[in-house]
Amino acid sequence: QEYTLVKMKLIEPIPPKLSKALPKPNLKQKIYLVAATLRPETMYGQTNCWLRPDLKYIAVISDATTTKEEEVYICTERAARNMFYQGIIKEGHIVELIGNDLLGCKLKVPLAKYEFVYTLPMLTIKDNKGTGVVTSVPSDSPDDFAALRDIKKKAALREKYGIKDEMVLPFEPVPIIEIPGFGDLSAVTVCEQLKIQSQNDADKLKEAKERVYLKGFYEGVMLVGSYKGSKVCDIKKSIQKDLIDSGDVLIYMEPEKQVISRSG
Ligand code: ZZB
Repeated sequence: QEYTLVKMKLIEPIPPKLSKALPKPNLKQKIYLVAATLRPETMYGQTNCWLRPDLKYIAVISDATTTKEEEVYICTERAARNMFYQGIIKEGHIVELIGNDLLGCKLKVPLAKYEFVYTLPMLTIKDNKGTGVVTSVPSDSPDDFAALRDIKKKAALREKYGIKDEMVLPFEPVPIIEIPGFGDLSAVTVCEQLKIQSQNDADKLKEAKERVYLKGFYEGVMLVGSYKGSKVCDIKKSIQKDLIDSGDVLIYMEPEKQVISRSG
């Protein structure tokens, strides 16, 4: 499985636990949360980054022979092991954190309409897939739309995780791809169709993704960016290549999912 690894740059203030662990002070300007995505063409619509509050993350140092400069990447230990085998990072880590330590951080992310976005809690992030860091595109990802709506609706949820209103309330789904039959905010449309109530509506969210996924790939048309007017399937690779060339993303591979049991 090939993912695009999006470098979401941490803007100061850096959480103290992380800041203290940096082996060189100049690394402070080169810390990235790395999100694994299958949809590089949706990066125009990023509104936030999701982290799971109870999940363990580590900070690792990149291998400058691959990434040009030494940088700090934050992801799960499992993802770091894969990245090490691929020559992206050096062995070992500089500090262990949990998602909670990193919530409410300010980020600069590639291609997004919003100048800065923030790290917010999502409770349904899986620890056995990707990097445990998930970039949020509520216009096109039903999971992201449902989770963003949850945290916008519930002040108590924001309070619990120390999230300020201004990190959430100004951020709206951004129209970036038109899908025939679903309009320019396909995730919003499909969540309404299926009457999805929250990020915990797992079965309905699975159905929602199935409804928009293939159609979005083959029939979706870009509404923004350098490939405006083109079909997603024709330009997905080009967007990925442009992002690789600008140093904003890396390619990250995962071994095929281990099949433990088959239920159908
Ligand atoms: C941006 C994006 C935009 C995504 C979209 C999806 C969609 P899959 O197919 O099951 O492999 N993701 C990545 N890691 C995790 C994780 N550990 N736990 C939960 N979600 C995760 O799913 C890959 C997608 O799931 C990734 O691509 C990421 O969200 C999320 F418009 O990145 B995506 C219809 C989906 N649309």
